[in-house]
Amino acid sequence: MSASILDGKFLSQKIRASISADVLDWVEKGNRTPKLQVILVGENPASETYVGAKTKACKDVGIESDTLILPDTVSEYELKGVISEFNKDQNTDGILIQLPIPDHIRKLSIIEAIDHRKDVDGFHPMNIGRLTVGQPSFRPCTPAGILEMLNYYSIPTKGKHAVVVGASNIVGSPVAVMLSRENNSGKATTTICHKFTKDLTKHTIDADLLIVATGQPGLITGQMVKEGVVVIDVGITRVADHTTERGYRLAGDCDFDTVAEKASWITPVPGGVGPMTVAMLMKNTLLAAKNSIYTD
Ligand code: BQF
Repeated sequence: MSASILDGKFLSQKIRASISADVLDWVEKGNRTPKLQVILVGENPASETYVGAKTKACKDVGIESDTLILPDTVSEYELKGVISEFNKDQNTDGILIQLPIPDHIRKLSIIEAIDHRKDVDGFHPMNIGRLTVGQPSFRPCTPAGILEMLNYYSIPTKGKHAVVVGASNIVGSPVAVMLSRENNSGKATTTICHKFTKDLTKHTIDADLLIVATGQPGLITGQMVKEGVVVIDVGITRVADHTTERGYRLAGDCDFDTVAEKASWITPVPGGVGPMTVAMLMKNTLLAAKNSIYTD
């Protein structure tokens, strides 16, 4: 078999066009333009690129955005003060803290400081908890983007064996929840693998659907998967490459060529999951503006 491409770039553009129309409609009905507030702490080239991608997406779909840049010396207390102001601000619909943040700030404590009704990243325990019990919530953008892709390409998950490699709060853990639940969800049998998994291949070889989110370039090779597997590669690591203008290239967690030989479907890197993540952020921000998840 030779894999077909799950084209996240194409699908994200389609979704963004539809969100664009929805934003226009919302504003034409007399509502305020939706607004996303981004907070960037310190200087990190990759983070700056991601924030650039997000604010450009906002501009494209007609969502207002503002980026507050704070020095990496900012204290947890000061950062919480800033978040509290945006929580109160009637013109701010969504609040996004670009990760990673410096180690002296407790990440989970900062995430909890965001009003869950403005948590468009879907990382607040209220949203994760609601997702886990099947209540309406902001879905974390990358897992939501993955499920949108599977749905668009009519890839069935019901009764399939989904294997998730990587157990982060941002991708692995919530995507496993979304794939495994019985109602309004993936209905798959799900295995979560992580750094303590003893024999990774024993699990990956049995996957009908393999989601890899470890940030280890080339971790998954063709010998580790079965014929016909659907592979979602969430990894996006900058690898030094002096033959390119920027001096690096982006590498996924899969050895693309050997995995694509056996897979039925595979996401490319770049142009796979990444653009879907950004599109889902736009979707969540419009939902936040419409207050359609939390109606109080
Ligand atoms: C593409 C992210 C790791 C750590 C922190 C388009 C993005 C990426 C790739 C993007 C990511 C990854 C984001 C492509 C946001 C996805 O064309 O393939 C868009 O902007 N992402 C982030 O904000 O923080 C991260 C990955």
